[in-house]
Order: sequence, then C-alpha cells, then structure tokens
Amino acid sequence: MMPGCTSYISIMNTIAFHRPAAQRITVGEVRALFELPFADLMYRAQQVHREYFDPNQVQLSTLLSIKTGGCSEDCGYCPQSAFHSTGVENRRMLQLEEVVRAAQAAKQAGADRFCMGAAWREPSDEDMLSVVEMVRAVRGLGMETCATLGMLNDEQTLMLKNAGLDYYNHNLDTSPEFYGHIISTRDYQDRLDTLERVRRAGMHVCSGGIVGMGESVAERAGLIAQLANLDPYPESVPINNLVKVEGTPLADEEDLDPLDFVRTIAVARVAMPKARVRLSAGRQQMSDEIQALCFLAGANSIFYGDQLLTTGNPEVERDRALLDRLGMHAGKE
Ligand code: SAM
Ligand code: DTB
Ligand code: SF4
Repeated sequence: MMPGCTSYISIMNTIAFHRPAAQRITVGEVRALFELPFADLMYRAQQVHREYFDPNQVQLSTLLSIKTGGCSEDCGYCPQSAFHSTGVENRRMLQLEEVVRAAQAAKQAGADRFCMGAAWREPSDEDMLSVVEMVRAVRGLGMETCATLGMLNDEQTLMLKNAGLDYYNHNLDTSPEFYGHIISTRDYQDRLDTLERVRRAGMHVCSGGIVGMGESVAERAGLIAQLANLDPYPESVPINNLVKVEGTPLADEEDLDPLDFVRTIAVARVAMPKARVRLSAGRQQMSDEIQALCFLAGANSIFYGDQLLTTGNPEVERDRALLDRLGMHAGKE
C-alpha cells in the first residue's frame, strides 16, 4: 500500500487516534506541558497543528437549543439546571420545522455542522422519536449533524446512529478529582459509559470540558489527560471558558487568566494532535487578540452564530471580520 492512497491514509488516521497503553499520557506529563514557558508551548502546539491541519482553516458549527431549561441535573456552571434560579425559562421541545429553519439559516451563513442541544439528564423514549426526525431532516440538508442530549442507553445510541448522526457531544467537563465539586447528580463513570456507547456505535465522539471553574492546573491537566487517554481520543474537543451566569453557584468565580485559557488550548492540541480543538463557550467575553492566540495555539473550530444555548456568542459579522483579519477561512477537510 502506498503512502497517499486512501486506504493508507485511513489506516494511518486510525493508528494516530489510538494511543496504545504504553503511550498513555500521564497527568504529570500534561502538567509539564502547562508549565512550559508560553513561547515554547505555543511553538510545540503549532508544530503539531501544522503536521495534521491547515493552520488557516477553521470549522464552523452552529448550536441550537432544541429543549431549554428545567434540567434535573445540578451542574454548578449551568444556567439550565432546575437547581439554580437564573431566569432561564423552561421551554417545550422545538417543532421539527423550527429546527429545519434554523439549520437552513446556519447553512446559509456558512456553518457545515449543526449541533442540537437539550437540557436533559437523558432523553425519554418519546423525546428520541422527535430527535431522530430532526437528525434526519438536518442531514437531508447536507450538513453534518451533532447532538448533545445527556446520557444515552444502548438503544438510544443506535437510534441516533441509524438516523445518521455524525457526532455526539458529551463533555467530561473537568478532571475526576474536581468533578464532585461541580456536579453531584451523576458521576464521572456515567459520562465515560455514554462516550463508550457512542464510540461502539460508530459515531464520532465530541467531548471536552470547561476551564475557569476554580480548578487547579493539576486538575486542568487531569481533564486533558482523561480525554487524551480515551481510546481512541475524541475527534472533536470543545474547550469552554466558564460563562458566569447570575444565579449559578459559579457566578462569582474568579476570572481565569486569558493566557491560561490559551495554554489549555495549546495543551489539548499537543495531547490530541488529530482532534478538532474547538474554541467554545466564552468567546463573546474574549478579545479578538486572545482568540487569535487560541488559533495560533491550535484551535481550529468554533461555534458560529449569535447564540450558544442560552447565552450569547459573537455576532456572525464579528466572526467574519476576525477570520478576514487573520486571513483564515472556513472549512473542514
Ligand atoms: N444536558 C446535556 C449534557 O449536559 O450532557 C447537553 C447540554 S449541556 C448544556 C452541554 C455542555 O455545555 C456541558 O457539558 C458544559 O460543558 C457546557 N456548558 C454549560 N453551561 C456552561 C457555561 N455556563 N459555561 C461554559 N460551558 C457550559
Ligand atoms: C460545548 O462543549 N459547549 C456548548 C456545546 N458543547 C453544547 C454549550 C455551551 C453552553 C454555554 C452556556 C449556555 O449558552 O447555556
Ligand atoms: Fe442539565 Fe446539561 Fe445543564 Fe447539566 S449541563 S444542568 S445536564 S443541561
């Protein structure tokens, strides 16, 4: 088999995503990356990034909240948890036509992936029937599909796969050690089990976390090590900067040094060379210059559209202007 032919490339891709047990990255090794001088870390991240990706290309995903608020989980960061009074209204699930209209608009604006999010601990059987229709319809528009619906059982995972779902987003959120400070209503292993089901069903895994929740550098390193040691590691890794929402337990958390956010992106890039690292929540509060550093650090995907789930995201015009200023273009190949 010749280097360059399709099957050679696909075998090499498979090998690269797997990290044999002997090559597991330790929390200490990830921490050592965090502690490199900024310039050295950025240099390493850029070397790795350029090995596998066009550094001027960014993939655009648009989010839509298909079911908002009233969630039975107690995630300390989340404005949609029924445990917190944040003023987010509980809304019924969107109708199929509303979802299709939003996906058409996202495609028109230039997004190639449409991600449907629901404020559920897990979907009910009835919910699944509607979601499956939505996935089919969005796929029918020629967009990549992603969903984030909470925990899944085997049957639900298969239903999504059969409907043509490309990616399932389910975040580890933080390290196993820090997790209990943030969420008490489900445990870390539940999350790993859902990711394992998604992987076994043959869908792409999208999993990342949140920084700026008061975790230590070691705990931040613990999150990246967990993600990187998934076998294979996720194809898509969203790194969220905590959006502090009034009424949530984390509303008064101290701001993360923006350069530590950039470092987290760079470390994720080095630890997971072939993953799409997504510069996710928190961009609205970030300067263009910090976002530019995130792209230099190896971020190559963003949420694109004026809204995340319940909070804001930079306006499409601001993003277009930023990508223009940086000579970057949208794409996913
Ligand atoms: N309910 C499903 C679940 O938790 O798996 C799906 C939706 S949930 C809102 C998806 C992810 O959004 C969470 O795992 C978390 O990483 C992120 N998120 C939620 N609130 C956030 C906030 N205030 N700041 C940053 N990220 C947040
Ligand atoms: C992810 O990692 N970040 C997105 C998406 N996956 C679903 C969600 C961010 C939510 C930010 C808070 C909100 O808008 O409610
Ligand atoms: Fe519910 Fe997801 Fe928010 Fe947790 S992050 S409260 S599971 S919507």
